[in-house]
Amino acid sequence: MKNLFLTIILFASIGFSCVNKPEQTGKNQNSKPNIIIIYADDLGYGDVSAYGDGIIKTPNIDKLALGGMKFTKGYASSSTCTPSRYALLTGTYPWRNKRAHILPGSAPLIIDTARLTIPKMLKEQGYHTAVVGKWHLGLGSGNVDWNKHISPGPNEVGFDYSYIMAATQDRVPTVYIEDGNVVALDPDDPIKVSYKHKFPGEITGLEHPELLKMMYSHGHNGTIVNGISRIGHMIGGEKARWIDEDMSDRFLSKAQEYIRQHKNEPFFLYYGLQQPHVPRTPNPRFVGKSGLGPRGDAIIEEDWNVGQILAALEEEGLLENTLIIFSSDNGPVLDDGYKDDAVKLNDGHKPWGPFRGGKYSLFEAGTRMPFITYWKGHIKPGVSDAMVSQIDILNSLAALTGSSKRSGDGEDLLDVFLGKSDNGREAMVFEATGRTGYRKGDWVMIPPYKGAAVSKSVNIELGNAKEYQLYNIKEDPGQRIDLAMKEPEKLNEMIKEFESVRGTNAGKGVKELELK
Ligand code: NG6
Ligand code: CA
Repeated sequence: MKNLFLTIILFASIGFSCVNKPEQTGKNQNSKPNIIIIYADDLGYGDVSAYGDGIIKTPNIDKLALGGMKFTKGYASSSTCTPSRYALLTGTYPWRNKRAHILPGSAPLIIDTARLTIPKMLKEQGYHTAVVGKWHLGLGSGNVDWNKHISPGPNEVGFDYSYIMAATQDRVPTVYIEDGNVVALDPDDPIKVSYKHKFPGEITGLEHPELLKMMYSHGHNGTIVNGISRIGHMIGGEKARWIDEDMSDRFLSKAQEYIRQHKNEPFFLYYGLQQPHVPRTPNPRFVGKSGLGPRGDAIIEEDWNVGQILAALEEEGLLENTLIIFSSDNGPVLDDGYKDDAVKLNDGHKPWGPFRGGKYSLFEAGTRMPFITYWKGHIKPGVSDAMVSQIDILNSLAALTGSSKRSGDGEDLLDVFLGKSDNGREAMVFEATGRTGYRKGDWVMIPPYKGAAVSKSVNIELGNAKEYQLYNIKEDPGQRIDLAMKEPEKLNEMIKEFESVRGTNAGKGVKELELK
């Protein structure tokens, strides 16, 4: 029986590749297109002006949205960073990996080096591959010595080149790491990092708030670096420490350099922008530009970066040979731990668009993302209401580049991403700080979860309730009308399908939101 099944699969896949071959050859006639994934951090659906009635203007991201395919139902896999990034790179649901939750800066690498990833797949297809920017998927195999070569990391899961921050801008170590080595490290001033204890002589925000240029509101009272206290403890590496206000330019110049150096071969660049994640520290050039304080200014800076990447591609004559995918890792948050006036100055802006919730939430704004594919001369500008997820990117890029590899839970939605079809995915499981729910067509089901309905620290509705919730997001994008009682058949169908993917225990016993 098993053999018969395998034979059928084998024939089916041979048939599949035969059918696809002529088209693929046509598509890649000249050479394989370069691929750039631009991945924002905590940028909401409504933060991009092409998407909503927000009041921040993002002309460069809009250029991608209006000149490419703008997806209105594009999703991250999770409403926090690490799980979404894991899912993006591996094409696998993050809840399949127990370690895929918000990681401390000292966490070991959570991607199995044997696992298929986007860069690994593309490398096999002749691509040079790089990551520049935020990583947050762990480094090393535990107890990293930051003063030696750090491995495994991005270079061991498929990236030929890496220039990264280990975790987040608000977590130590606050240094850049290039191909596994801390940049500008002075061997006489070794770095030590701990998420458990403070080091003798270390200056923390908890003890010295008077030294801070930006005060914390919750958490973030560890080591002070550049006048901002962080999560975790670090000593040493004084010369290697980043200056937050320069970070955006640093990553941009590395990304542009990479594009220029590799313009003569197919390349894949995963550009992980750090904005508008906290601490929001736009370069002085952007301060005051949005009128909404540092969060708005950081988005203006981020948008400018996107424009600079487009400019570099244009200058090198690569725009028509480069597929750009733009999205964000999770929904928006205003106060995420620093007193930067994001709440006070938001002034009518709607980072969450028409949706409910935000970062950390099971509600729609947690995972509904700006999601754009842009390829000059190849993707006809348009708007697509097809449902697409970031976990579909791996398999779709495999189809684009002629790879036979397919991974995990993703679908091949190449034609959808290229604007040739509206046939997106039917359903998906979504995740939020260890909890999961199910989305199918216009319907969303959220199982019962313990825990606060609204997070006190970030003031976001988390989606927790005692009973199952059911929403029709087409009729009710703001998820205000719970139809669980009115539509018991639909609810049961959703629960059944959800449990068939996720397991029967999915709604129970999952831990409450912890903001560590
Ligand atoms: C939380 C942090 C938050 C942010 C988040 C990760 C506290 C109180 N909150 O634990 O500031 O760093 O983790 O964000 O420490 S993410 O976008 O990388 O998932
Ligand atoms: Ca994030």
